[in-house]
Amino acid sequence: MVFNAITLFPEMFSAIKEEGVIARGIKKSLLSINTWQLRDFSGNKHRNIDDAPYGGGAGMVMQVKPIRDCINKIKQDDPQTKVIYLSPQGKPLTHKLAVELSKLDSITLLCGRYEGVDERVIEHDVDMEISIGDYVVSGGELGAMVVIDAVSRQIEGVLGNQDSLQDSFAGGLLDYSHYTRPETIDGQRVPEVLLSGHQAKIDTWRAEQAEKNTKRKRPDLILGKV
Ligand code: 4GO
Repeated sequence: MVFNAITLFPEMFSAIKEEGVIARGIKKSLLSINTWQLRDFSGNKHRNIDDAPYGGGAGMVMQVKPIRDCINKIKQDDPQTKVIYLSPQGKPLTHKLAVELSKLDSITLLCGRYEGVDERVIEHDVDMEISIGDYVVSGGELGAMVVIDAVSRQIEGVLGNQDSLQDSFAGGLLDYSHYTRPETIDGQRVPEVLLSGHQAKIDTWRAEQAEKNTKRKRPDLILGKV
């Protein structure tokens, strides 16, 4: 899987490129992350890529031409790439959507700044808008990294012995509770069943825990809301 990120802050992506599960996936050649500095497509010596909004109002808007030129450059070598814009107006990112996206060969994540991009980019150049939740952040980069991480975990071989099939949401429920050594700390004991060595009982207990956790913390997942 190839991820392209179009951004004014390519250095931000070093956070996931250099550490953890994504870094291992890159080393194993299961995925790559290419960053594209939008200012390289400005076409002016000041490297400006934004301008004031028509109709007035606060902030600046990212212009069509640099973004379109950058996307077209990416598509020269990678014509099939799916272009995604991170936006509060997007389709909510869910486990299901992450699984679907993991089947693609290439994703291009357009990261907005300021007041966002000129609407004509969304109309003409963007295939899908995705939202990471009902709140605003200062740029699309964090959302793009969330998408890259959530999608990469679904690619075969990216997680070593861990398995995304065990993740929260994979079975439609939250995860069960986890415990590690010591058996007792400050009077809090590990549930006895986990020490029993009886795997079938452990599996049953964990399934019950997952259901209980979900009912208590996210009843909407069971009742089919959201
Ligand atoms: C995406 C982008 C929130 C999301 C963003 C989200 N805020 N909920 N901010 O996925 C245009 C300029 C959008 C800043 C960007």
